[in-house]
Order: sequence, then structure tokens, then C-alpha cells
Amino acid sequence: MNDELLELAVALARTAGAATVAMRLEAIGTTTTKSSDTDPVTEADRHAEQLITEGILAVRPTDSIVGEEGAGVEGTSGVEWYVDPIDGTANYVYGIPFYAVSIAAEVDGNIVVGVVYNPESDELFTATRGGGAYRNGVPLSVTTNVPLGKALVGTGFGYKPEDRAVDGAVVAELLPRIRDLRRLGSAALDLCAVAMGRFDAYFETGLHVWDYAAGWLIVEEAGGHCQTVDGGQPSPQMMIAAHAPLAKDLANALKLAQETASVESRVGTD
Ligand code: LIP
Repeated sequence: MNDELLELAVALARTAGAATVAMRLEAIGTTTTKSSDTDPVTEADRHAEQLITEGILAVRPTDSIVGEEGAGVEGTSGVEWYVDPIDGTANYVYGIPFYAVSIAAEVDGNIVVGVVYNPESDELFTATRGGGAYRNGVPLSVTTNVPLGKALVGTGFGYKPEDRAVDGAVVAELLPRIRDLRRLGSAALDLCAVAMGRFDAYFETGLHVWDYAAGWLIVEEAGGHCQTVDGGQPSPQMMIAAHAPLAKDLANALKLAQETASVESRVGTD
């Protein structure tokens, strides 16, 4: 079943990705905003989500679907899809070739398929539960034995000014304790960067499940571990991804940084 779900997700990711690239110039003229006036959404986001949603239901009409741009289908099959049609919409609008279609399939509460596709670089990241993680068919592995002070860490920030102030205060506390920070603008691709060793670790507060569901599986199938600062399952409160020992060290450093930056309010999503 996982192979069937993977095949469908890959086909739809490629179709939606190609459509997104083809319609960019037209789409950026349709940009509006969502949670804040710096949280963009375009006709391409909506069109890509519609292509994916229709593609799933044409083959699997009883599945459930949750999409960033409003797709909400209640099914009965026990299979639920999480869809971010363009993860990194701000990059898409500005013509920065770092955005992706992210599609995950969950069966009876467990994510079993993850697909993240960057149509600009033609990088297809895939994973099935127990089947490994791949970039264009080549197996992926996270970095190992990297101490926090030598770690290259990816992150992202919320769209609301009050959240960005808190995120910045946490980064200010963390920065002296790591090699360096990268903020590239797509959570799904940031998680894939951890899976393939482009980043040693990644963390972000305020993500939605559609941002991280596919990347979470890809990281785990590449030998990594995802958690919150308290060691729980990733959530909108925090996503930390790395090889397990580094994930735990980063979680401890973030917990301290949050306390020092007196982070009480920064919980939840945009
Ligand atoms: C984006 C994430 C990114 C985060 C942005 C935004 P979107 O997703 O991929 O990591 O920092 O705030 O949430 O909104 O482009 O789908």
C-alpha cells in the first residue's frame, strides 16, 4: 500500500510542481496575504492544491485531505493526506528557486509516505516508513557525531511581528553556541537538507502539519530524529530535527534560550 501511495504522491508532486513553475509570472500578480501582510498566497498555491486534491480523489475517493490553502476532505479510508502546495511561497513570489510541493500520507495515525519536490532544481525527496529516504533515488543519511558548537543549523521565523521578535531573541541566545545559522525559507526543504547532510540540524516554532509532515518522515528514514524541546512529538510549538544526540543537545539549548529570552507567548502557528 505504501508503494501505491508513494507513486501517487510523486506523480502529483511533479504535476503540481510543473504547473507552479509554468504559471509563476502570471501568479505573482495574484498575490494576496493570509496571517499577516507578509504571509503571501497566490493563485498558483490554490491551483496546485486543487490539482493535488483532485488527483488524490480521482484514485482514492474515500481518503481524507488537509491542505494549507483550505482543502478539507473528510474520508473513511483511514488514509489522510497533508498537502502544502507551495512550501516557501515568499521565495516563489520573489523568484528564489527554493520552494517545494510537500505531500505526506498518514495511515491510521502514522505518517507512512513523504514526498517533497523542488520543481526549480528537480530535486525529488521521498521516503516510505521503513523503506529509507532518497533524493532522486539516491539514499540519504543525516550527519552524525556533530557537536552543537560545530553544527550548521537551519531555522525559520513566523509571519507575525510579535512572533518574529521572540524568534529573534531565541536566535540571539543560540547563535554563539552553534557553527552558524541558515534561514532559507522552506521548512519542507530545510528538513530535507537535514536528511541529506546539507544541515546538521533544523528547528522552527509555529509550523503547520502540512509544512513538516513529509519532511519529518524523510529525516527519520535518513537516520535522524524529530522532537520538541521537551522530547515529545513535533508540533506547531516546535520542530527540531537532527541525528538524535544533536537533536537532544539542540533541544536543551533552545529550552535555555527560550527561558533567557523569556519566551512565554510564542506558542502556536501563524
Ligand atoms: C513557510 C515555511 C517556512 C516558514 C515560513 C512559512 P509557507 O511555509 O516553509 O519555513 O519559516 O514562515 O511558514 O507559508 O511558504 O507554506
